[in-house]
Amino acid sequence: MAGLQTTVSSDVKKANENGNGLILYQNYQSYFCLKVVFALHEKKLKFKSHIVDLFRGEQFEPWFLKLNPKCEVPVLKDGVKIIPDSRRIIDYIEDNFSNGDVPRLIPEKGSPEYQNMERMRDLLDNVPIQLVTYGCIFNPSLTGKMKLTPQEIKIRQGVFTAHENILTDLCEKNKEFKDYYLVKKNNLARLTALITDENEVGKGILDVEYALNEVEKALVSHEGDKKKWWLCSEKFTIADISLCILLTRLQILGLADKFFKDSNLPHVQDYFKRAQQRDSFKKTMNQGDGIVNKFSSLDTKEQVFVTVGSVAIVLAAAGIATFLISRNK
Ligand SMILES: N[C@@H](CCC(=O)N[C@@H](CS)C(=O)NCC(=O)O)C(=O)O
Repeated sequence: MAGLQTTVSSDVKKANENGNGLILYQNYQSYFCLKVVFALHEKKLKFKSHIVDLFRGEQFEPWFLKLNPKCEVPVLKDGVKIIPDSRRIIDYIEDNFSNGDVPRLIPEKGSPEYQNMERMRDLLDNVPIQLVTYGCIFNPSLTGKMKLTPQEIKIRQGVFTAHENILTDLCEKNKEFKDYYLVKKNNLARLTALITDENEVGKGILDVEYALNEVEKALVSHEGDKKKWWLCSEKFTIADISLCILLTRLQILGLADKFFKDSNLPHVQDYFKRAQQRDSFKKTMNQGDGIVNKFSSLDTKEQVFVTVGSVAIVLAAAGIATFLISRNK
């Protein structure tokens, strides 16, 4: 646990030095938080990070529930304003921080690029990413080689039961929030049923495939002076952010190998190589000293399990020794 706290506090300290009023309640491994972080970096906006430990269920604690009754990150705090939900946050920063040198991420309203961007954003944001993420973790046969260690996979599989127990406990302790916790418990049960059903996960993966094929078609259509275009325009837009974060997740899950096999979707592949060179992409993936792809907060959990395991072994050994000594007396 100490390792995690060191990482978080040094990161928050670094962010504090930036001295901007924006505070982002986030988690480095969260899909939706990554989108917001990416947008903030694209717009070159300074912000402070407050890390919420999702694996330990910090999102259910009353202080966070008061920020977002849905118990989800990201949440942005701008002075007294609290804005939950990645889509709302990105729209908020676009509406409120697009003056002077701050790049715009939305093309001019009413332009064909704007319409395309809206369509692509909707398509990409509606991909059932939770189902696909946990679906692959619970049904590894549906995907390729995951960029997660077997221990990381095990911990992620265990998180559902852990959260169920935390929520049961919190319902007792904080009766005033009981209704919110019951909604969370129901959602958890519904998601558990879906992710353990191979058919449902297969359908989710098909949705992703459909979206990527649409992206490929859009990229193929960029000919002539549009050759250097991003997904919907000459400029990098919100739809590009959604696409890059989706492609990064597919890589971690081993699904990129499946979709890009035999040079499938060549334009998507070239697009992603180019997008990964962006400064903002690198900054997003390197936040917290690059733990986004390493899932290193899980390592600290493993350490806890290892410590608990070692303590149990020491206690058991001590018990056996005491028994043997007393028997020999
Ligand atoms: N629609 C929300 C979804 C946010 C969301 O699902 N966040 C996840 C992390 S990626 C979360 O906080 N999960 C914790 C939980 O539900 O217990 C958004 O776009 O921000």
